[in-house]
Order: sequence, then C-alpha cells, then structure tokens
Amino acid sequence: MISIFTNILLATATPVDNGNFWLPRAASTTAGGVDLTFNVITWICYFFFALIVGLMVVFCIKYRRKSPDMVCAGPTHNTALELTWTIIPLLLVVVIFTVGMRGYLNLREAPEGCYEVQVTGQKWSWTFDHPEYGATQVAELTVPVGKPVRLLMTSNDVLHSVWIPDFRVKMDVIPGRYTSLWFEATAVGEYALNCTEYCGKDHSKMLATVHVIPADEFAATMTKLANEYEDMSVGQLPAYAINRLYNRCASCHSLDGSLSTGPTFKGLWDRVKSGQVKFTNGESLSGLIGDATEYGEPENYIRESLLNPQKHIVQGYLGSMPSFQGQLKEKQITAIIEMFKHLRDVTDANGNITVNPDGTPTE
Ligand code: HEC
Ligand SMILES: [Cu+2]
Repeated sequence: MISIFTNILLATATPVDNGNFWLPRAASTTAGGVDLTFNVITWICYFFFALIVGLMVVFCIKYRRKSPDMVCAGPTHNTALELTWTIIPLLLVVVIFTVGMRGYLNLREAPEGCYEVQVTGQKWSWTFDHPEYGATQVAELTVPVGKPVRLLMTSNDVLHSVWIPDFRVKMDVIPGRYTSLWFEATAVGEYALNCTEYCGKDHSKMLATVHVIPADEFAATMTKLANEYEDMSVGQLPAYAINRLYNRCASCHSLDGSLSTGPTFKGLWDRVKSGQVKFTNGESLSGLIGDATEYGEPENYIRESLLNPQKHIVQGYLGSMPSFQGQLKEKQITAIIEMFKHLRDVTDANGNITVNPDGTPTE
C-alpha cells in the first residue's frame, strides 16, 4: 500500500512525464492535479477489485456447501461490519472530493497577469488572435513556456470545444458568449489541440498545434508573425500565403483536386481567368470578366469571393463559405490571389506544400 501511494506522488510531482498506458504526457502546471485525482480513483478501484474478487473466491471455497443436507441459519445483521462498510467508503469519497475539488479550482482560477489570447471557433478551424501583438494565427497557437496563458473563447457558428490533452484542459466554445480556460506549459514543444464537440462534417479536421517556445524568444516571434508580410515583395507572397493563410481555407478547399465542401484550389486560377466557372443561377463567370463587365479583371472576382462569398454560388456547392471581410488585410488578399496564380510553384502534384513561409524549399 505504501509503495502504491509514493508511486502516485512521484508520478505526479515530475513536471513532464511521457505518459503511460492511461494518460498522455503531462506538460502543464495543472496536469498534476488532474492526474492525481485520476490515479487516486484508479488505485482505489484496483485495491477493491482485488480485495472483493479475492475474498469472493476464498469464501466460495471455504464456505461452500459440503454435503447436501447442510443447512444453516441465514445471516442476520452485524453492526461492526455495517459500520465499517459505511465509514470506509465515506472517508474514501471525502478523499476523492478533496483531491478533485483542489484540481478543479486550480483549473478554474486563472492566476493574475495571464497572457491573453482570443480564440474563435468556426466550422472547421481555430483562429487565435494575440491582441498584445496584433498577430493572428490559424490552426497554430504559439505561447511562451512557463507563463500562464488564458484563452478567451467564442464561436462564430455552432458549439465547439477546445481540448489540449497534454495540458489536461478542455472547455466548450459557444456562439454568442465567452468561455475561458488557462494553462501554463512546463516544457517547450508541440502539442495537439483538438475540437472535442461534434460540430459537423469536418469536425475531425478541426485541429491545431500549440507551439510552446522559450519565453525570451516569444516577443520577437510574435512581432515577426504580426507583420511578416508587410515587408515582402509580391514575388514572396505565394509562399507566405500557402503557409500562413491557406490553413483558413484548408477544411473546405483541397490543393490536390479532391472534392471537399468547396471547389479545389488546384487549377482555380485557370478556371477563373478563362471564365469557366458556372454559378447556381445559371450565369457563367465568362460574362462577368473582361472589358466593360462587372469585374473587369478576374482578380476582382476572387476578391469578391473572399469578401462577399454569397454573391455568386459556384454550381454544385452550397453557399457555406464564410466572409473574410475584416479578417484579411489588403496585402493578404493580394497574397491569396498570387498564391492561386503560382500554386504550382508552392505545391507538388499531390497537393503537398513545398515551400516554407520565407520561400525556402521544405525538406
Ligand atoms: C467553410 C468552408 C469554406 C472555407 C473555410 C473557405 N471556403 Fe471558399 N468556398 C466554399 C464554398 C462552399 C464555395 C463554393 C460556393 C461559393 O461560390 O460560395 C467556395 C468558393 C470559393 C471561391 C470561388 C471558387 C470558384 O471556383 O469560383 C474562392 C476563390 C474561394 N472559395 C476562396 C477561399 C479562400 C481563399 C479561403 C480561405 C481564406 C476560403 N475560400 C475558405 C467554402 C469555404
Ligand atoms: Cu468544432
């Protein structure tokens, strides 16, 4: 028994362990409290399972009916036994409650001075805004190690839920109201963030990566992220867009020609330039581009598709694309258009991205 309890304490006192059969690695300051509760309950279960099944077997053998005419008086009550089986479980649930409540309060009470990130869930991607730096990340969240971080979360459409298993944190994300959670990462590394509330067709693609980086690199990284495209020339924009902006489109638009919620980006520029796109109202893009037409330049059609996606609905699709009005800066819209024009330079035939944000080839 003693060794079991030292085992529990040691297992939860280390800041990062690599997980075990039951639990993933633990990499936040509050993970210990969650794991302690889990371990206490699990070990109580092991202990009583062994005790009860063991005694049952022993009693089956010891008190079995040894001859057919063996008759005994049925059991009456036994005060000592009844008190024991009431008081011991009572003490155990009090222990479970205390351990659980402490862990719960740790999770709910964010410490003072948290670094704050605003999180928006949307079918089917996560957007992370860093108000302090004016930086926006999609499907990626960069945070400093050893600093408490508070996520203030809401949803643009349906219920979602943020879950970072390695940090042992999880909270619903609800349209029309804010919820929050906090964590302090204990180790530099990459951690999975999942949506854990079934939210529609591509729920399983609603993933993000949490990058925990050294605290002294954080400010510089975020400042760079906030305006890395500002200083880029037009020629550098496709590599930037495919890495930093495409993840806002990825849940609905493929790069390899496969069908999805929206039309594939593969060959999109050729279809648009030649006016081949047909709309559900029977119109065709060829009548809307060219001299003295609504759009003139085909680039304006793409711009309109981003800012006002319901205006023309491409045949075979539903009008489910969200507007990016106010979410993309002018230069980012240019970057997306340039990405379409140069898609072959930044992806391979299978739709894999072949360049880093700075234009160098990926490994
Ligand atoms: C929730 C799903 C969804 C997301 C996210 C999304 N789109 Fe769309 N998109 C659609 C659908 C559906 C259509 C087709 C219906 C329509 O025309 O509105 C479409 C159409 C388009 C078109 C017109 C395509 C054509 O063949 O004429 C463009 C351009 C486009 N999207 C670009 C983007 C870009 C760029 C992003 C990311 C910044 C993005 N979309 C994000 C669903 C989405
Ligand atoms: Cu979701």
